This record gives sequence, C-alpha cells and structure tokens, in this order.
Amino acid sequence: MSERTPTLPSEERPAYGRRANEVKQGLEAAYEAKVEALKQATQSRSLVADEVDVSLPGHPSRPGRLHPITRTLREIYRIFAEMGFQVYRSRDVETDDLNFTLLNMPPHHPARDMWDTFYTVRPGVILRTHTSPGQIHAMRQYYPEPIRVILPGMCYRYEQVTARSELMFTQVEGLALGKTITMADLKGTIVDFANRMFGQGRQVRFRASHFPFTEPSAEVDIDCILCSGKGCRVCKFTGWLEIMGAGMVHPVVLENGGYDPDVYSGFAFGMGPERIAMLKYRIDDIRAFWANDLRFLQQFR
Ligand code: 2NL
Repeated sequence: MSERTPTLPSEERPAYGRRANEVKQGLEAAYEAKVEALKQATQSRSLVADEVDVSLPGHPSRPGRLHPITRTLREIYRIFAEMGFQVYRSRDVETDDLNFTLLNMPPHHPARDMWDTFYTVRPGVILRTHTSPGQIHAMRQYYPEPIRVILPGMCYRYEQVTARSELMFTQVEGLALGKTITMADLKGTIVDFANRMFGQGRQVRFRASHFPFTEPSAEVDIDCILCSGKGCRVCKFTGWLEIMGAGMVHPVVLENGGYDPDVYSGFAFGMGPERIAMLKYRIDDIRAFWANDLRFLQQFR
C-alpha cells in the first residue's frame, strides 16, 4: 500500500471515520442480506423442481448373480469343509520346476506333452497347467504336520479351444497327508463327495489309471445323472460319467514336499469345476463360461 499524506484537518477526522464505518457496515449488511435471499430463492426453487413424489413406483433393484463356476466352486468348498478340508490358495504363475519336475515329470518326460502351457519371457517361469504346484507349496509350508486341503484356482493350457476344452479353466485339487492315510480314506472321501455333489445313492466306480504324481492312480466315474446308468448321449451310452482323477501321492512327490515316504502317506485328487458344472446344469459347450452372454449367465441364481 502506498503511503499517503493526511489531508483532512484533525478536528474533522473522528466524524469522518465514524461515517466511513457506518457506510462499511451498511454495505456489509446489504451484501449478507442479498446472499441469504439468493440462497433461499435457490433452495425453494430446487424444493419445487426436485420434489419427490413418494407415490411413484420405485426403481426395481437388479441383483447380480454368481457365475455358475463360482457357485460350483462354493458348493465344492462347502462339501469338503464339512470333511475338514481347508482352502489353500496358491499363485497362477509358477516355475517349470514346481509345475512339472517336482511332480515327478523331469524335463523330457513324455507326460509333459499332455500339458503344454504359456511361457513368460523369463526362462523357467510359466502359467501353471494344474493346481498341483500349490500342493508342493502346502507340503513345504505345513511339514511335519498332517495336511487336509483343497486347492482351487485358474489353470492354463496351450491347446485348441473347442466345445470341450478351453485354454483357461478352473481346477480343484485335494490333498490329505498323514501317517495313517490309506486308499480306503481316498475312496470314502470321494464316494461321500460324489453323493453330496450329485445326489445321494450315486454309484461310484474307480478305474485304474495313470498320473505321474500318484501311484496307484484311478479315474473316478459316477453313474450317469441323466439316464441313471441305462445309457444315453451324455454318457456316450456307457452309463458312466468321469468326474475326477485321484490316487495315492507318489513317494517321489512326498519327498519333494519334504515328507519322508517311509513315514507318511497321502491321497490326492483333481477335478475340473467346468466339467462338474456342465454335467450338473447340462451345459454342452465349455466356451459359454467365458463368452459373457447374459442370456446364459442369468440362468444361474
Ligand atoms: C484330473 C486328475 C489329479 C492329482 C491330480 C496330485 C498333486 C500332487 C500329488 C499327487 Cl502334488 N496328486 N494331484 C492327483 C490325481 C489326479 O487330477 O483329471 N484332474 C482334472
């Protein structure tokens, strides 16, 4: 502010100051009053314009739905939770070692041909082809305690997409490990699961099979839920539907998890929730799960 030399004679200054104050207060009061009046006007205008008519019908709420695979997974979790299995989460990006070698598939093992995958630019780092590497993580984490876990998650395979196979899909594997686990425990657990998942009274059949990470190995069938075993197109006139693979954990895999195979034993199984959902809900094309067609998705509550 610039300095000014006073020009008013000193006897006039008090009266002049008082008057200046009066003017200032007057302007301030007028300003406040106008602001208040404008506020009131705006408010009454919006009260009229935005009036809520409580007699109007409401907006219907449109609840979302769970994806059929989410529903299937939750059903699987519930059944195994009742049998004492915890959910064990594990990563999608794995090493070749954990996905293959430690599961008894060394480099050049012919079984690797069944599971081609997606590779990252970092050598030895791949997308998992099954949730089994998670079982190695679980074993290494829990040793020497007994284990009862299921491992859900996304798996990846580099293969032709068809009505029956996708390049991304979920898997749920199970692992029970301890000092007294036998094949009888495996059969009891799976028969109980099949009955709870597909209805009481199901026939369950174990067929000898082969996996590199189990010995002995089996494929598990239930009697066809459509024709009860009489034979139809869904079961390809065999009367049976395959629902999972299973077996006793291979000693080499136990050892790779840190458990002495002379002291411990365990059973493991693996299933594909897409396949389970396709059988349960009679879906004939696996691509529907990723197609995001609401007409498909909205059928599931
Ligand atoms: C299938 C078959 C299976 C397993 C998965 C497993 C994992 C470890 C050790 C032993 Cl670390 N077994 N997993 C065992 C048998 C079968 O899956 O057809 N899945 C869709």
